[in-house]
Amino acid sequence: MENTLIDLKVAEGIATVTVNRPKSMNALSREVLEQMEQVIKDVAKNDQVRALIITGAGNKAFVAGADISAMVDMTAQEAREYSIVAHNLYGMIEQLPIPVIAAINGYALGGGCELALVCDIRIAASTAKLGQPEITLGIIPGFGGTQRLSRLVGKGKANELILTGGMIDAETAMSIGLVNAVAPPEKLIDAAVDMAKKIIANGPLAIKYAKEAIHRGLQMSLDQGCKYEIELWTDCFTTEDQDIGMKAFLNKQKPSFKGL
Ligand code: CO8
Repeated sequence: MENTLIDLKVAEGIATVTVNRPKSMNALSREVLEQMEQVIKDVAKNDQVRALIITGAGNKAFVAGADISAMVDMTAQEAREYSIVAHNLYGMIEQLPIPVIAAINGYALGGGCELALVCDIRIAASTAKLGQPEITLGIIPGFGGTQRLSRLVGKGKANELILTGGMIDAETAMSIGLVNAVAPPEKLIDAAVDMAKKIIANGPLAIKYAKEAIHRGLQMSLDQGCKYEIELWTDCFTTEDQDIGMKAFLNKQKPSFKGL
């Protein structure tokens, strides 16, 4: 399959996936979702890739949501299947063992905001706008927004965004914890690459375990989550990287992690 709607570039261990449908504000058609799934699977198989950045083509939209023209005549059964396809893909992105950063270069609306929500870190251009406008279309978020937005920013702010369908700017998004940082549009990708480099200077196994502890722990009670942390913390002590990291510190050297 030729990936014309999703671009993939890999440089210095960092993969950048760009949703490339700028004339339609990078809206997520079925084809976009299919091609994204293929590209994410390729990224997952590539040992050379240590971090992933997801962004949108052009300077207007990150992703302006699911494709409304493709949804307008859907039956309830088709809508269910569409939502399940997207949930599976988004779950796959969320569970990648490498850091995933959303570089939000413009509108991140509906399924686009939900795509940003499955990333570990979100950096927005100062011109970006975020929101869950589904309610204005007579539907609710269907790619995880009701669940992930409320877990990230709390029930009150999630209610406000989802029930009004209104958009917020990048600074407001940062003030409620929806984005981690705001950058000038022309520096957005550099900011995402810098963040990725800072993370991947650490050991790949510790990154993987930390992500897993946070992600899975959030689905558990505090007691269960702490027990789960004990398991993953213990696993760290079966790795060479733990030895490398601690000895490097004690010898006042920079560690060269092996991912073993
Ligand atoms: N789907 C399809 N086409 C879109 C979408 C979209 N989500 N967003 C923009 N476009 C198209 C426009 O129709 C227009 O096409 P054309 O040039 O052929 O008329 C083109 O992109 C440019 O858009 P605008 O002219 O509207 O550009 P503006 O700069 O005036 O506005 C906005 C930009 C604010 C982004 C505006 O386009 C907009 O509001 N878009 C819709 C945003 C939206 O409502 N998103 C939520 C969609 S629903 C969703 O994501 C649900 C996910 C879960 C679904 C579960 C399914 C079962």
